[in-house]
Amino acid sequence: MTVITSAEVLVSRPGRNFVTLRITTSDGVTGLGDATLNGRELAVASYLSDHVAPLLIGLDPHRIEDTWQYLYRGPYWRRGPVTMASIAAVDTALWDIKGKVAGLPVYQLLGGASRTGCLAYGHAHGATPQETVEAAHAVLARGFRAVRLQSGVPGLGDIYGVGASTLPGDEVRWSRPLEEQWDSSKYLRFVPSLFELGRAELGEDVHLLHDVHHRLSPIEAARLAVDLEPYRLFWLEDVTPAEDPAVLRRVRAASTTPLAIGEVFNSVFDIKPMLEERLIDYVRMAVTHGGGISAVRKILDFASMFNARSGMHGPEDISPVGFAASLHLGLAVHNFGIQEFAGYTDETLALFQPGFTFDDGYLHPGEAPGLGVSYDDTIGEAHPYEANYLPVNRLLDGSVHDW
Ligand code: KDG
Ligand code: MG
Repeated sequence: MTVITSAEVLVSRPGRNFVTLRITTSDGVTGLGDATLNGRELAVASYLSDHVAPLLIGLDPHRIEDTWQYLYRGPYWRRGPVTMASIAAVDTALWDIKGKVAGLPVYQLLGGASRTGCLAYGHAHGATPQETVEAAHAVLARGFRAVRLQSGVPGLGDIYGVGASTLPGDEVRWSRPLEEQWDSSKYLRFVPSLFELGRAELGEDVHLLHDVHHRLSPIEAARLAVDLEPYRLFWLEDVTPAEDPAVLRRVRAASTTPLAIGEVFNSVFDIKPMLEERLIDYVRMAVTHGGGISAVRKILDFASMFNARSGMHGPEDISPVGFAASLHLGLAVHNFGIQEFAGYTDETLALFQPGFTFDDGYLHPGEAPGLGVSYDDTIGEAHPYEANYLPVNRLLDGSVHDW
């Protein structure tokens, strides 16, 4: 019988930290999984190498569902981002192996393609709305049909989506978190002007998106959703902190602006009440943080019963392995909505050599067996881990706010 013979945890930093799991079988087949948890990378690396890898040796690599249940139910301590990113990496690596053994891309194992490509959205940001719209023109010129607009707010410095923390390609390295400033009233007064300009300059056909990054109170979120209605957003993301589903009732009742939530969720139980009450339109959970291909597949099937679609998280800090896994799943499920595509640096692409393609606004995972991603050990070893934190956010009076 074929068994798992090794499970290696590879931590590398081609511009930013990534945690990759490589599982090898007694037949010499390898599979990759992504376990990157931005700012807490070594916690997942330890969970995997100290607690999970020893359990995998000798298991049948083809028993994906049984291995998932063993790792979820077995340790008694369920859920949480560290546990679920670890399980996700194992699950993804086993799907990669199954695809390679079958000689089929993973999306074929998931039922085959439901579409010819996955609609993607890119990021446009600038210090001012004018700069953001110029950046959006450049994004659209690359073929995107959907773009997220984030702009600096007068009176605030670097904020989410426009600061040094999130510029793709920037070297991000802090031994303590960078501190950003926040003021919801300045932001709320300002954001409609960004979308007024964006809609006027970019036209009616382009899909416009915006990420609030968990910063508003329920009543503030409701007001923003109403104020943005004239600009017909594709979605408004993470309007309030994600822990409390009940607050979304107020936003939902006030407005028809579509809502997306869930990039920080790691279990179906986080999103279940929002789906059952039809409070959201898009599920942001991605394979890397949602427990793997097996788990997110079930979550999206559940979401389909409540008219919700996928809108999987695709920032620079999900590695090309996790991104490819989301693409295979997105191509296969019927209720795919849109895929975030922040893009990767050349160093990251050299390390992982992903086979996915982007053409005319749509992503495709490619036809290589498995996930279609590889890992170059020499490049990985040349880019060792360095400590890095996400920023934190303080209000103007110095108190800590949500980031
Ligand atoms: O690690 C955190 C980032 O992935 C997150 O801040 C990006 O909100 C994000 C998004 O929508 O891409
Ligand atoms: Mg987000």
